[in-house]
Parts: sequence; C-alpha cells; structure tokens
Amino acid sequence: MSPSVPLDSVSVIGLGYIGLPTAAVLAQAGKSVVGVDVKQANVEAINAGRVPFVEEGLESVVAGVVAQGKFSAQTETPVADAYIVSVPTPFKGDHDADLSYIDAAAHGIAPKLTGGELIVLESTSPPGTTEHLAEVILEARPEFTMEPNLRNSLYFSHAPERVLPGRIMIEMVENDRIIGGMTPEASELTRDLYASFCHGELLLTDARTAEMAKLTENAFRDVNIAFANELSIIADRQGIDVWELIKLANHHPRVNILSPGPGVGGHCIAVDPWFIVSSDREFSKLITTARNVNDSKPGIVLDKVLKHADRFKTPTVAALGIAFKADIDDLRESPSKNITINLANSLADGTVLVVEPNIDELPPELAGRDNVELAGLEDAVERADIVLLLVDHAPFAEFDRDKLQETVLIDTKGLWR
Ligand code: SAJ
Repeated sequence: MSPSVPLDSVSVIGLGYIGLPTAAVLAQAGKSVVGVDVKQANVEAINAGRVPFVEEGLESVVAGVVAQGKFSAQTETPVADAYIVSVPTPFKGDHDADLSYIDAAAHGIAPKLTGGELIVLESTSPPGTTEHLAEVILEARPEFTMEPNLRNSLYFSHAPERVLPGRIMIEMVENDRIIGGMTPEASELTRDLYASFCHGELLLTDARTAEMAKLTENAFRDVNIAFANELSIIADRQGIDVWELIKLANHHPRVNILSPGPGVGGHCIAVDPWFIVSSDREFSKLITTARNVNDSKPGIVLDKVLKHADRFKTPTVAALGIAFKADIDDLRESPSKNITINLANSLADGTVLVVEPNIDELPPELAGRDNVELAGLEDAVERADIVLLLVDHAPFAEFDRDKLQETVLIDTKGLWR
C-alpha cells in the first residue's frame, strides 16, 4: 500500500518539450499545478495560455487549464506535495552527462520541503542519477530521510518520459510507463500520481533499472538505425538501391530493418546511448560503434553532394528539409541542418536554396549569408542543379517527381525512388 501522502499540488520543474505537456495533463486531471522555468519570457507566454514551441494539441490544453486556474508558471520553486523534475541533461565534451540542471532543480526544491513530499525525476539520465538527486537534497536538508512512512520521509523516484515529439499529447496519456522508486513506497506513490492522467500500464521497478530502461530503448533504436545507415553506405558503393534491398530483406518473417537517412538527430536517440557508454566504456562497444556510424552519415552525404557539385561552375543545390525529422519545426541536433550549413560553407561560388515548410525564417547559422536563401519547393527545384532531399516532410512526398528529370537527385530518405 502507498504511504498516505497527499498528491494534490504538483510542481513541474522545467517547462520544455516534456515538462509543459506533463504539467498540462496533470492540471487537466484535476491537480493544482505550478510550473517552474528559468526563462521569464516562456513563463509569461504560458501564463497567457500560449506555448513557446510547436506541439500538436498542446496549446488548447494549456490555454484551458490556465483559464481554469489549475495551472500557472513562475520562475521560483513553490511549496508542493509532489515535484516532477523535467530539465535538460545534455552531455559534455567527453559524452558524460551534465547534471548541473538537475542539481539546480534540487537546490530549488530543498528549501521548500516540509516532509512527506514525492520527488520524481523525469529527465533522461545515466544510472544512479535519481540517487544523486536524493543525495543533493538530503545533504541540503539532513533532517529528512528516505526511510518511508515517517513524519520526515521524502520519496524519490524516476519516471522516464517516452513520448514521441509530434505525438506527445497522445503518447503522454496512452504509453505504458516505467516507474522506478528509490524505495517500493516511492514507486507506489509515483504510480498513484501518474495514474491520474496515464491510461497505459504503470510498471514498477527500482530507480537504476528505470534509468537504464529508458536509455536502452533509445540505444536499441540507435543501433538498429546504424545498421540501416551502414547498409546504405555499403549499398551505395556497390551500386545497389538500399531501399529495394531493405524492402526485400524485410519480407523475411524475422527481419525488420529500419530506414537509413542523413544521420540521427534530435535530443534523445543521438544523446541517450552516450549515457550508457559513459557508465561503462569498456563494455559498450556496439553502442559506441552505432553512435559513430550514425554520426558519420552527414559527412558521407556532404561528400556525395560536393562530388556532384564539382561538375558545375556555380552549382545551385536545393536542400529539402533542415528539421531533425519529418513534419516538425524542431531544428535541434539536426543532421540535415548541419549538412546544409557545411554545404553553404563549402560552396562559396554556389547557392544553397533551403526548403523547410515548417519555418518562416532561416536559423541564425544560415541567415544573412550571400549564398543561402529560404525558398519554396517549386521554385527551388526549378532553379537547382542538384536536389538534395534530407527530410521526408509530407509536402515533399506529394511533389510531382516528373519535374525532376533534368536535375541530379540525391534522396537520403528514399522518398522519391
Ligand atoms: N530515424 C532514422 N531512421 C529510422 C527512424 C528514425 O534515420 O528508421 C532518425 C530520424 O530521422 C531522427 C532520429 O532518427 O533524426 C530520431 O527520430 P525518432 O522519431 O526515431 O525518435 P525521437 O528522437 O523523436 O524520439 C525518441 C523516441 N524513442 C523511441 O522510439 C525508442 C521517443 O519515444 C522518446 O520518448 C524520445 O526519443 C525521447 O524523448 O527519448
């Protein structure tokens, strides 16, 4: 049985891609939620019912719960029954996780505690990070303990998020959820809190296993994409169409190869496997190699484009898509964006036409350059000597391929084959 601790008021620390939707669905489920973020501009936008990034279905829920008075945002950590820490965990130069945002959240929470609070870490983290969070808080407040069911108990757990950007509002509610407490009582309390909005199965384990499970999911995906990317490199050198190759191989009942592309981007799959590597460098050979294969792919795509561009005196390249994956506006850790930047750096006498239907202006790294333009699809394809398809955005899939007959086409996603 869970300890009898109230879970009516919740504070979500970090109102980014995960924290804000989590806060919104908790408020929708009837909790009194206060979100905390260091960015004053985001706090103000949220309190006006606006969302500072694009995520299908999120803004209407945020606007609704703000209007009902169930959710507000501020820069100071408040007193609450439960805290959800959802801050970034980037990696440092050596691929070790940077836990400074978690430490800052812990220092914000510690002075507010009165005993009996639940503190959940949602940020994707290396094994041992929930324990680290508990240690930081208990060091600041030595009068508390992790021992359950006492007046001065604190409960710590890890509940990693597993939602797919673009489908967050659906997956937040429907996906099964792994919950790993520092004690069984902490797991049970966390289950009670998440059951208020999550209809998926709530799977209880310990904190270390939960941390590793999240990393394992993304490393599994990274290793499998690396296999597809490696095949694409080998097939290209052999004059074999990798898309046909994979399609044929996938007819085998026990083969299911993923799709190659220009590289792996985003803040999750390209990052999380390094946390496994940094926790055991000696024995994570396959995971390290997969990361390196995926990280090598943008350079291989760039070399191929430059080889073709050599044939033209002043080459014009249309780069179709700079987001990190299809049908989103997220340019973070985007291999397509990096290829496009390197292309612009390499083609001093050429022009790069960037086609990205999900943005209105070029990102700072590409803006203001003489040889780079943000262009429409039809216009760019008409003007280009080389069309480089980098992202399988829906409008590209609908494009009439007959218009490409005179142009060199490099299709990294196999969309137009
Ligand atoms: N990609 C390929 N080939 C594929 C699939 C993906 O090249 O066959 C590329 C994409 O183009 C993109 C990258 O991989 O650049 C990652 O895209 P994704 O859609 O596979 O995943 P993310 O990073 O948006 O979200 C992942 C999800 N994890 C898994 O599917 C195991 C999501 O459920 C997690 O919650 C999220 O990471 C996270 O926050 O960790």
